Formats: sequence, structure tokens, C-alpha cells
Amino acid sequence: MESQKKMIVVFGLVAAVFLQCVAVETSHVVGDSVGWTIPQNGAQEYVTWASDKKFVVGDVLVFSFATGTHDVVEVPKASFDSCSSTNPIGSTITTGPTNITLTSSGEHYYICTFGLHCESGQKLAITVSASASPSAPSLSTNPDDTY
Ligand SMILES: *[C@@H]1O[C@H](CO)[C@@H](O)[C@H](O)[C@H]1NC(C)=O
Ligand SMILES: [Cu+2]
Repeated sequence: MESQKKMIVVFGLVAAVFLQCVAVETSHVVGDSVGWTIPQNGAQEYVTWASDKKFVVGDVLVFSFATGTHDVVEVPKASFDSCSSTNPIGSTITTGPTNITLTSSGEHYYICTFGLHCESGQKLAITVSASASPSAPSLSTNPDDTY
């Protein structure tokens, strides 16, 4: 009897995890347990973090930081590269933790404007795709398809 109950609990957990995976929106905790901070390993930290993730319009980025220790602002690529906050896209978010919903596809760049945090590696670049279904049929431009 007891083991049957355990089986049901385990099955329920598996189902819950599965449902989370197929849910339309995904939230991504930036840096996972590291959070949004000056990473020990420099900028490579967030490059590595983003590299195995798929970002889709509607997904949420969770920037985990304590208010007053960091902030987050989206910037154009040039500003990301130079760690400049003079051309922000939207307003700088100073209250943490904060959730940012990805509303458009393409490249998105985020930096912290505190001191030399960005220069020290607190910067995130991601590529957001438009659709959650990568296998969506597309119009073929292959000339071999013309009969
Ligand atoms: C931010 O997202 C997380 C994870 O989805 C959620 O638990 C939390 O309630 C959200 N916070 C706000 C302020 O929306
Ligand atoms: Cu910072």
C-alpha cells in the first residue's frame, strides 16, 4: 500500500515537471543560483548560462538581485559591448528581484549600470525566437521543389 502511494506521488511529480516543460511561457532565472551579480568567472558566466537555453517571445527573465546592490537595463549591442548606459531601451529597473517578459524576437542585451559591474562581466546577451514551435512549416525557397 505504502509503495503504491509513493508511486502515485512520483508519477505526479513527473507529470508536473513534464507540464512545466511544455508550458507556453518559460521563466529563466538569469545565472540560476548565481543570480544577477558580478560573476566570479567574468562575462563567460552569462554566456555559458544562455548558451544551452532557448528563449521565446513570452518567456520571462528573472533577474535575481537585492535592491540597491545592482540594477538591470536593456541596451543596444554597441552599448552592451562598451558597457555604456547612455542609450537605454526602456527604463532602468532598480528594484530586485525583477521579471522581464520578452516581448520581441531578436537579440536582447542587458547590463548592470552600477560601478564597473558590467565591465566585470555582469552583462547578458540572448537571442529570442518568435515561435515556440521550431518545426513550424515554412515556405520553401528551394528551386528543386519546383516541378
Ligand atoms: C517572477 O517570476 C517567478 C517565476 O516565474 C515567479 O515565481 C514570481 O512570482 C514572479 N514575480 C513577479 C513580481 O511577477
Ligand atoms: Cu551590478
